[in-house]
Amino acid sequence: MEIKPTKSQIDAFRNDGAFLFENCLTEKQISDCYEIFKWNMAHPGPSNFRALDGTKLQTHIDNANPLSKDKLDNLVKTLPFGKIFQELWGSENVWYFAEEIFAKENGNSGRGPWHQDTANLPWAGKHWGNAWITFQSLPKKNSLEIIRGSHNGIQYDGSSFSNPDDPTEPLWGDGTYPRLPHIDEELSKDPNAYDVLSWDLKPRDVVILHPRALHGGAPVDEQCPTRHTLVLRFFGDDATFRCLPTSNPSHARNGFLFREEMEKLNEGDLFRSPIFQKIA
Ligand SMILES: O=C(O)CCC(=O)C(=O)O
Repeated sequence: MEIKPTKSQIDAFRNDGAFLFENCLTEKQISDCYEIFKWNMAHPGPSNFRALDGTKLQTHIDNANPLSKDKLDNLVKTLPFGKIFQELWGSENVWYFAEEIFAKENGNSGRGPWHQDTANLPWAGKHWGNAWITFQSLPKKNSLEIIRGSHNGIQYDGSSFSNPDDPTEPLWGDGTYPRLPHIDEELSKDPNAYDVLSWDLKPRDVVILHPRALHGGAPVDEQCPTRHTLVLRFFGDDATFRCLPTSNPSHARNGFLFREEMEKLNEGDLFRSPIFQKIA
């Protein structure tokens, strides 16, 4: 059976920037994804992010691991995201960008900083999408949170992801983008300060979000001690390259992933490179 989004899911993606795709993957697809997730955790790549080690936000994060690229390129061909993103974006073509993994364990890792992926990746255009795949059932309080409609709003500075006491500590800090608001602090004073989307999840469900949408949260605690998440990122016809600021040497202009390939692109160029596999 071909899996594709309904009209209301397409509207939700375009208007809200995210929706829950229930029963998106089969048992086999989920188990194939989990195999690669576990392999990836056991074989960290050069972008394995360690700044949160030993802190209250302890999380194993790894991004676009070249060691598992072949495995992931093969895996995504067996998943339904080509058709799904074609329909969500109205794009003829869909390319696979790369994965990111997040592992929170032992029931004691707090809320991940709110951020937009487009603060640290050199992306512009509407045709971008993340599939957030989690291998444990998650109650809403431990699930990813997204600010409704924020993919069409302000582009904020990124979070450094390195200061557990200040999730708004900027990635760039040079004034190119406004500093992130302290969303958790504002929500603790007024639960209606932001329109927050999140859902109870079972394995096989996938949260589909636009990477420019503000997202964060998803802590683990005693009742929900483990969260293993595989994020797969995709782009389509209108995706373009956007030069990032240069104030942070580790991310200057090209971002921190696929730097050599990004070096070949100029502001506004279609986001294309032979390194990214076309899946639809
Ligand atoms: O799972 C998380 O903790 C964060 C997810 C995320 O940042 C993403 O999907 O881009």
